[in-house]
Amino acid sequence: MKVVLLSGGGGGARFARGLADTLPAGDLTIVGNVGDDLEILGVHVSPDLDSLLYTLAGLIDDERGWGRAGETWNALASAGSWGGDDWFRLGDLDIGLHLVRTELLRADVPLSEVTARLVEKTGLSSRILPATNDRLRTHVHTTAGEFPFQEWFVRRAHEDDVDDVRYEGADDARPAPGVLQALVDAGAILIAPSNPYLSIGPILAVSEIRRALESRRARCVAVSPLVGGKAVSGPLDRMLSRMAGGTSPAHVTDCYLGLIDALVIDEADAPAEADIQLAVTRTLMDDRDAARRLAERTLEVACG
Ligand code: FO1
Repeated sequence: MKVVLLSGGGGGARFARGLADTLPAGDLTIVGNVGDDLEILGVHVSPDLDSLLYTLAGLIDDERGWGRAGETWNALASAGSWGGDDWFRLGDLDIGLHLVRTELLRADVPLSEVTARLVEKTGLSSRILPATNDRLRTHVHTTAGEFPFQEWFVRRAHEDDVDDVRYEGADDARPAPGVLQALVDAGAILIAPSNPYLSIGPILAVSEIRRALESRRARCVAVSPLVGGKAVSGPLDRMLSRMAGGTSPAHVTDCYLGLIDALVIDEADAPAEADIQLAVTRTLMDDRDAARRLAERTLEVACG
C-alpha cells in the first residue's frame, strides 16, 4: 500500500523512520516542510528535509535531534571569528550537503530534484518531496514583534509567545512535482507528530495540497505530537494554549478540521468522548522500535 506522510523534522522524521522500517521498500513518500528553510553564510539550508534525510539514512545525531552524528564545528567557529553569523549552528559534515544543494539551486535545479539526488546518494527507498519548489517561509508574530522562523526559533530560543503564524509566499506556491499524484495514489495519508502550526501548517498552506486532502479518497490519520498535554519537545504546548485555548486532543484535531479521519493519541491524553475517531496508544518514540510500533498502529488505524 502506498503511503504519503506529511512531516516536519524531529519527531516527524523519527516517525518516518518507523514507517520506513514497517512498509515494503518504495511504498513511502514523505512530503516535507520547507517553511523553516533559510539562507545563511551563503548556503540554502532546508532543516526539515535534512532531518528526514539524515534520520532515514542513519546519519542524524539522535540526541540533538538535528544535524549529523559525530559532528565538528570548525568552519562555523572560523566564520564566527571573521564576523559571520554563527547563531545557526552549521557543522562541518552538515555544511557539505548545504554546499551541494546551494550550487544546484543556483544552477536552477528545482529543490525537489536536488532532494531526489541527495536521497539517491543515500540509497534510500523512500521518496522525500519538498511540499513546494517555490519560496515559502514561515514567520511568527510574537509579543516581541514579527520574526522569520529561525530568528525566533533558534536565535531567540523561541522564548517570545506566539500570537499568529504567517506563511510568506504560500498564496503563489504550487505543490512540487509528484506531491499531488502521490496523494491521489495513496492508500493512506498520514500526518506526523509534528507541530501543526510550524511544521504541517506550511504544507497545508499550499492551497492545492490542502484541496487534495479535503477531497481525499484514502483515509487520513494524524498522530498527536502531545503526551499528557505537553509537547515532547519545542514550543507547541505553549502555542496551543495561547492560540487555541488548550492542549487536549480536541485542540489538535481542530488544527486539522475536515482534513483527518482519526487522531492517534497517547495513553496519557485519552478523553472520555470525542467528535472524531481517537486511537489510543503509546506515542513516545524513545527508540527505533517504539517508532516502528507507533507506525504500525497508525497504519492499522488508517486501514480502518
Ligand atoms: N536547531 C537549533 O536549535 N539550533 C541550531 O543552531 C540549529 C541548526 C541547524 C542546522 C541545520 C539543520 O538542518 C537544523 C538545525 N537546527 C538547529 C534545527 C532546526 O532549527 C529546527 O529544529 C527545525 O527547523 C524545526 O523542525
